Amino acid sequence: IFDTNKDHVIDKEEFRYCWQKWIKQVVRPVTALVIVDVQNDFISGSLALYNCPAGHHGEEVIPPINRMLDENRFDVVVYSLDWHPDNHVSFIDNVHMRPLHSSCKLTSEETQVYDTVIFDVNNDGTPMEQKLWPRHCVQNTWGAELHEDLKVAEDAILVYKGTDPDTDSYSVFWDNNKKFHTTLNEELQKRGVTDVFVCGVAYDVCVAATTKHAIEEGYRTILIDDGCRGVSEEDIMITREHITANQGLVVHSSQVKNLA
Ligand code: VGL
Ligand code: ZN
Repeated sequence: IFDTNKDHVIDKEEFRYCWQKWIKQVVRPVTALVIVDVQNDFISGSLALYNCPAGHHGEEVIPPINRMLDENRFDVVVYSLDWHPDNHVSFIDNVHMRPLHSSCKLTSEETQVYDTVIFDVNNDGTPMEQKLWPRHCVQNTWGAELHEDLKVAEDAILVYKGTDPDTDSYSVFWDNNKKFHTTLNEELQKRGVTDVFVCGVAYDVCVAATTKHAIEEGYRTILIDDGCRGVSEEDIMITREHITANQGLVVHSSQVKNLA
């Protein structure tokens, strides 16, 4: 078996020896749970899941996440925090701070929350699309704190994103222009992580972007469906489809068992 040129055929005993002595170690998964942006502003603060008319309650992600932390020994646990400076480019009340690009159809006076504008980056003609949000997750404020009911695992890794005033970052791996990466990939590589489990908020925004990049970085990627809440049912469905079409898995938290 397993030999195309037939010079050496591995027999059953030899295969069993290899499997027991080393293949098991080689393929042993090293797991990381990445908990995305479970912060006050997305749960009960200024963005409370974007005032979702469908009534998606962000706090519902907490029991399944806490249960997974209690019942499983993930090798690594990561908490990401949307962590914006006061003058961040994504805040609608800062829209006057930067020049808009000539191709932008809106003037800064006309903009409303959730509009997408085009800024003229550095005032040199480089366009940058940006969706405008209410002020949220300002560094060192209550809105940026992790929700108080969320368990914080020992030795957890904290990843702060969206810290540059001129750059937004939905994914925990990369900023929205894919110019700067966070510390996440390096931290996972250092620990030999093979499998990345993703949960948190918002399902169709930061969780979606993080999961996409986890797959692109080559991790076996598993999204915990009931550990996520989002905004648009349609976008949540598109997120699920994207993941499963790209060799990722979408599972219920009860299916995550007996790790390590
Ligand atoms: C997020 C909008 C703006 C999120 C962050 O965590 O989903 N959404 N910043
Ligand atoms: Zn943000």
